Amino acid sequence: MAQKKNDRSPAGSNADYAGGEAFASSRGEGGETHHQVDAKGGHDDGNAHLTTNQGIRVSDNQNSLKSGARGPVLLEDFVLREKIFHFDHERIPERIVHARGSAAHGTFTCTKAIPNLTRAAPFQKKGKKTPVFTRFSTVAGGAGSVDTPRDVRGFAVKFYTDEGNWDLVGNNIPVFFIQDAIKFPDLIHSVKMEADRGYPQAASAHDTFWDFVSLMPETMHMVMWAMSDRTLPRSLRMMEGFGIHTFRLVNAQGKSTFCKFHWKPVLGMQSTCWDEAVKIAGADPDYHRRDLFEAIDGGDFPAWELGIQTFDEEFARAQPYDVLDSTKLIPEELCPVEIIGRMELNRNPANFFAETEQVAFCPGNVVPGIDFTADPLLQGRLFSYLDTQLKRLGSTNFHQLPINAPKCPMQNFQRDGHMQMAVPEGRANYEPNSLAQAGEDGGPRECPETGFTSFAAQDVVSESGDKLRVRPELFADHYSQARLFYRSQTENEQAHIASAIVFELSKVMLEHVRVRVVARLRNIDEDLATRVAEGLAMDLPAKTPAAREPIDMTASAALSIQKNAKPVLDGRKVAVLFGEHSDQKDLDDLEGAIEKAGGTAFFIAPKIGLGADGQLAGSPSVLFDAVALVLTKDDAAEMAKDGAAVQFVMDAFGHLKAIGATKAAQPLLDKVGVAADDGVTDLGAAFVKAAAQRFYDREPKVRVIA
Ligand code: HDE
Repeated sequence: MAQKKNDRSPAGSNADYAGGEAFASSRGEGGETHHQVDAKGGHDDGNAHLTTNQGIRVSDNQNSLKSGARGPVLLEDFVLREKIFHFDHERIPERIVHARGSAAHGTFTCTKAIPNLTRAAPFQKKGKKTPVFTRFSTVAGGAGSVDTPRDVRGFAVKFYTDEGNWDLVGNNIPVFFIQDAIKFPDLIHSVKMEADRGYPQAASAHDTFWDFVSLMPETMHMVMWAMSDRTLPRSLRMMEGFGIHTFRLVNAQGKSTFCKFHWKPVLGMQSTCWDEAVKIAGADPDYHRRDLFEAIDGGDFPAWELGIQTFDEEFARAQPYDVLDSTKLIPEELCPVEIIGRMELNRNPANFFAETEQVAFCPGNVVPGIDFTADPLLQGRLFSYLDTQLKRLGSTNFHQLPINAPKCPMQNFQRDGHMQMAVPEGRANYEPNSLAQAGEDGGPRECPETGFTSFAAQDVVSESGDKLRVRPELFADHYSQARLFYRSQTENEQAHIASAIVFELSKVMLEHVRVRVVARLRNIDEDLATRVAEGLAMDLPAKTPAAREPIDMTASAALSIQKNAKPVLDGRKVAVLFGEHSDQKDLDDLEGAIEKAGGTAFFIAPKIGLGADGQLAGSPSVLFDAVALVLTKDDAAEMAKDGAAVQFVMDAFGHLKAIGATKAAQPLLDKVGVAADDGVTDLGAAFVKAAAQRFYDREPKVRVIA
């Protein structure tokens, strides 16, 4: 019988913790006090003494103080009151957006010094290391929502530089829905749960979101991205990140260069299929969080390269779009991304709340050498984030929390406030002062040479003029880049976009909204509009007149996931389904081959006690990148009768994954209707190679796509 060597015994160490008498009330009968000793695992096990917040040792953490064993609890029980008081206040407001997130510590290493472009500390020397803390998030759902909705992902990096904290607070999509911060509350209200009914959670497929976007043509470019597979990442480790806005790099001579920031995942980009993402949400709501945590825990550190697109005023002026418009990108083919560093995430947070929850990002946190532009979305953000931290963290001293505190010296004359942790000494809490002349500590002084100075912007992107509520002329082009994005995709990716729009609009109950969206799509691409209309079984509506006629831009291969896929097994997980009779050597050989190729094998059997990592019913194939069926004839016959096994294979096939199988597993494949293709192999080298990719050619055979 197969006993896959899996020594991981079920977590049991704490099983007896509360066992038996530990929680029984002490009746004061002779000899019964042993329960206290059991509950703590013994007094002399080297653990520190449990105390109250005032440092008073607690003698009994199991029973509240009562007047007699069956009598009322006493108000004077300060141990109980303090414990419950603190518990009652454990929650803080969750983020209004990006509430659900996962984060890790890491290191940024400069791989190409760019002092010619910026004086920012992390980029002065090749090899220079800067600690970072990076938080990934979904946008729409609450903190307890699932990891895999169709949603944009936040990609926020806090660099603890030698000259202060720099927060690069971006997303996994290089453009945004809106151009002006004044529309942000409307956008977010529309996508979140509908105001009267409180649903849907973490989903854009509903009336109010599509109503809003259909009335705001500036959203159309990002809507294309949102409907693409970019919003269905396989792993947080396998997605790109973008700073979105045009920033400035400023060098020691005060010269400014415009810059857009890019993060490129070393593992390559990979997305799931929509049906797969939906099923993952049920099978493992923590799919991305677990994936990130386990990878780092196992020493498989995810990494990204940091790239910059830099350009000058002349370039900016020559573009058919405005570089201050956050709904526009700059094609990489036109302005190449230059790699200047690498971020590795190598340490999980020690405490989720203290770090991941309390980390406070702020796009306004920049360091000397980095500066803003007048992008109206960025300008709005500079206000918003500081404001939100006060509400969420409750104190102007949130910068003192360990996760937010700079790692370089920090001193000023700000004092007091809620929850002040610092104990500044002396009288110098103002400046200028001359206390030093009296031998006292006069405190810090400003540094005109090395301190942060704002770039004296006097160029094309900072024209100032009359006080007006207007937008620049080129902002009115809402469709050219939506078209650029759509036309830069593979055929299969285009089908995914069309299908996603059909899916979402099919959840929209307001018919006029569906019509308005399709009428706008005609400005992007007639074929797309037709496919969507057909998918909705509606007549193609008249095209909405565009405020500014779209232009055809040269397609950009960099915008496609599939054109940039990296067929590697690194960071990928292969499910190995085995049965009671499977051959141990087959299992060992396969594991060896998968590991050699950089992947991880996860063993699944109908019963966990067979030495599996997971039980079949709880380990559906949606959680893995490829599946191997190491089955004997008897196992295959048995599994062909088991719905979980049938679904396992059906989903793997339907989600375009490689399936490697023993000959004897054929009855199971037949039952599911798995047709032979390049992704269906035996268990040899062909499988290990196939496991590193998805077989998008298979898709038209397994589902109807628009
Ligand atoms: Fe945010 N955004 N945002 N945002 N955003 C927040 O700040 C806001 C925007 C982004 O992991 C909030 O601490 C406004 C663009 C990320 O903690 C809040 C506008 C981009 C995160 C806020 C935008 C982002 C946030 C909520 C329109 C991509 C999570 C809690 C001008 C470049 C950071 C918080 C983390 C979080 C406001 C638009 C990315 C309310 C007003 C564009 C990754 O301050």
